[in-house]
Amino acid sequence: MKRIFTYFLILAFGVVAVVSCKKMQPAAPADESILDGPVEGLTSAQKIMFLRGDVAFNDEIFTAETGLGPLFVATSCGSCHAGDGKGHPFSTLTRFGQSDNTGNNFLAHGAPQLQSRALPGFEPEQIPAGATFSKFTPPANTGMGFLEAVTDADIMAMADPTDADGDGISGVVNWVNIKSYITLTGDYITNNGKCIGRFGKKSGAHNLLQQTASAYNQDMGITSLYEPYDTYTGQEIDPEVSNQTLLDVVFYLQTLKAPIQRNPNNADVIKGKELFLQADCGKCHQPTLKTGYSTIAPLANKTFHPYTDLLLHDMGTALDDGYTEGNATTAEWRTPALWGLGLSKNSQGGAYFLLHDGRAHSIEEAILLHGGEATGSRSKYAALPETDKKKLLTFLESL
Ligand code: HEC
Ligand code: HEC
Ligand SMILES: [Ca+2]
Ligand SMILES: [Ca+2]
Ligand SMILES: [Ca+2]
Repeated sequence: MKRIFTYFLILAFGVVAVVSCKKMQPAAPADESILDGPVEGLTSAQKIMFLRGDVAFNDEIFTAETGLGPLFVATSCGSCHAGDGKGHPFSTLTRFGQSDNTGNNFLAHGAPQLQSRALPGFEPEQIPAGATFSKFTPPANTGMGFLEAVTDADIMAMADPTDADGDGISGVVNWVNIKSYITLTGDYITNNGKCIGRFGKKSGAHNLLQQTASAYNQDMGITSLYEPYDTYTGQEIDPEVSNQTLLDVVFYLQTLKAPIQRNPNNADVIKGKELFLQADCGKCHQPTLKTGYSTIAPLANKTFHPYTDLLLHDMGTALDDGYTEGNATTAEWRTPALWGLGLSKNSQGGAYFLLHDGRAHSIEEAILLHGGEATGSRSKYAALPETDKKKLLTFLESL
């Protein structure tokens, strides 16, 4: 409540300030060391929606009285996605059982998502004997609106399922079932009624609405108009979060600014980027993408630099947890965006916890754990002289 009030104060003074010094004051410099904050160019109504979403995402802590659980993993979005940055492994999510075309054999045991906490009087879930599982650390939430607005056609154009060009890299799309509430916009592509997944570590979610509704439901036991089923009883119940709040949170995610690169003109950073591209890292971690149509003007037809192709890649046996999602096989992971990488320590307790489960404690360790389709690229990195490795890492830390 207190914070909401503060926001209104800031907003009120902000309006006064804008009105009174519009001509004299240059725009405030964008803060490159923090991840939260909106994209530039929102209308004032959109700014208010962003702030409402920010409050709901960061400050709204659910309790039994407001619908928490009975099974849950955490009590707010922000408790896992602190400062909108990457989360520490203490807020890891676990998914278990096989959930490919042949189905998940552990649905009766609560698969795929493990709700490891429960209200008093209820039993938290446990991973049943014999079930394979994956642990996922919370990813950063920045710049998601840009990734959401990349056209399906652009994503398909980066895929090379049969490795026709013979470079050993064969990114594929994860085709996912979408629920009836998802309104498809723009020039979307479907395949047997399935849509392209682009959010989540295995690209299991089609868009930010699906991701958000399912996070409320699966992570906190909060039902909505879109995901009305209680995770404990399986019964449809009244929404525990309002539709307006849910849409505010989606808007907040869509309009969180993209991370801003630090020291882009430093000589080592420039050389490091060259080495990154020479080692074929950019074939998966695509430096530049563009958005297509968006109802949010600052997101439409923009070029941006996320360092991902949003595709699934087979990353080899070391990263194979035996857990599937949609048509993503056990060793397949969606290329994570590398923007904001150098800032990820800030929300991870001062240390790096990289890769899907946080197992890599440095950027170099993450690179050396690349296998499968990335084997050639990893070898190119490993063969670099130490001074060049350092430059490549300096570049990655600048992102
Ligand atoms: C228990 C910790 C936890 C909570 C609570 C949580 N998240 Fe997440 N979030 C995660 C993890 C872990 C992932 C990765 C999941 C996956 O790969 O499928 C994720 C993924 C996401 C993504 C996709 C990011 C990407 O890179 O594709 C978004 C967006 C997101 N969460 C938003 C939310 C919102 C909104 C809420 C609250 C309604 C929320 N999260 C609550 C842990 C959490
Ligand atoms: C074949 C595609 C591919 C290539 C080539 C590739 N990567 Fe990756 N990269 C991935 C995928 C997929 C992951 C996520 C794996 C996981 O989470 O288990 C990843 C993860 C990472 C991470 C960890 C990011 C995080 O947020 O946890 C870093 C850092 C990274 N890659 C850097 C590089 C560098 C540097 C190169 C070149 C030497 C490279 N990658 C080449 C696909 C690729
Ligand atoms: Ca509930
Ligand atoms: Ca469950
Ligand atoms: Ca290829």
